[in-house]
Amino acid sequence: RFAPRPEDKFSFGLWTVGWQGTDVFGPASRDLLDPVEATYQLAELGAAAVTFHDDDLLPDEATRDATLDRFKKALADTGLVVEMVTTNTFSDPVFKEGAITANNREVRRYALAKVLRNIDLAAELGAQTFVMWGGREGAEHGASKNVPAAMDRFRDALNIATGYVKDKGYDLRFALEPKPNEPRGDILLPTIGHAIALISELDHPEMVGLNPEVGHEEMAGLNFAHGISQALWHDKLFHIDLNGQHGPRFDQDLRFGAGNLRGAFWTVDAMLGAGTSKRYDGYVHFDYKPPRAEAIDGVWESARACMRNYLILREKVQAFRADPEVQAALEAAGVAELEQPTVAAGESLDDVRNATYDLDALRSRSVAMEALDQLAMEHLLGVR
Ligand code: GLT
Ligand code: MN
Ligand code: MN
Ligand code: MN
Repeated sequence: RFAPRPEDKFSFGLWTVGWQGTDVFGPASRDLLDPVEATYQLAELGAAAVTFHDDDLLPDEATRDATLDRFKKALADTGLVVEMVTTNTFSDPVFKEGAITANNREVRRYALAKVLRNIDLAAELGAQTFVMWGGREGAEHGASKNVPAAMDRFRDALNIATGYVKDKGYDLRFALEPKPNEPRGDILLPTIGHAIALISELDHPEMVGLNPEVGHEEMAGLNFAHGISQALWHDKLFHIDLNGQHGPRFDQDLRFGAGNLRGAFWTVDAMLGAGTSKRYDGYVHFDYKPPRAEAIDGVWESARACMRNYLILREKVQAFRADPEVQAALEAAGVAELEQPTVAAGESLDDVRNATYDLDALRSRSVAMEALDQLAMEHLLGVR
């Protein structure tokens, strides 16, 4: 039970299990994990795909070709695919003040060159999604960043990248990953909403969507399930980073299901469409960090747990939606009524203006939402 299958489309960043535990207060607590070995191990655990930054897999030119060959052999041996590729435009101190929105123009041109080279690699490996997380795009100080100019440079870079993909005929879409802060004091495109707004200013908006991460929205105190539901409504949920977060604090990158468990339940529900036909059908991608305290056994246990928790929650969500008492509770809460337009076809605004409203009855009406939520709670707690 709860064993991952290929059709579950589980995917992991090589940087997740590969994280050595380096943090602001101390050096690595784990040995370097060979990304090719990690690929074999993730396949063994039941993943269907891997993702990576250029520098996770190919950190230096001298070993680039040999590593790429070993990696391609691992993909062929295991049947894993590369579904997403992303660029590291944040580790090298050259990017200390930003990459594609750095004040320094040389840095911006170098960042663009790194991205373009990595787009070629993504296409070569058959990835369908190209993630852009601008971890260093931001500021610690007022006046140090001209935000409208930074938006111009973001727009330009995305126009160049999408134009390049079109010219080359690659089958690749871009996904912006919002985050409110860390490593910069304040990061540009801090939330799902900010990123969606930028997309509407682009030359090829249909080629750019989002890669929202659970913890990044929750760091800002936002409701992740609502965020991805709106992204789905805009047809912008191109990819997803599942992990866990315990309230507004530093980016914890816990394994999926840890931290805000109720949030994780509603996240899976939203991914499955929350009772509607608009569902997420991409890879179920985990972006988490095995805690620094864990040794290698804990690394693999946490990866296994991400998939297991998703499958457990999926079963619970499906049972919740199929439960006749839940359906009655949804009815009692008037959830379906929201699908009716406020002004029906053929009605005039005078029909709205001239109607009589029984305000006392409306004020005292039952909304029956506690009962509905308690049913969800009981499904989650395993007593139904
Ligand atoms: C980094 C970051 C993640 C992003 C990755 C993509 S890198 O680990 O914390 O949230 O998804 O660049
Ligand atoms: Mn994170
Ligand atoms: Mn992420
Ligand atoms: Mn991360």
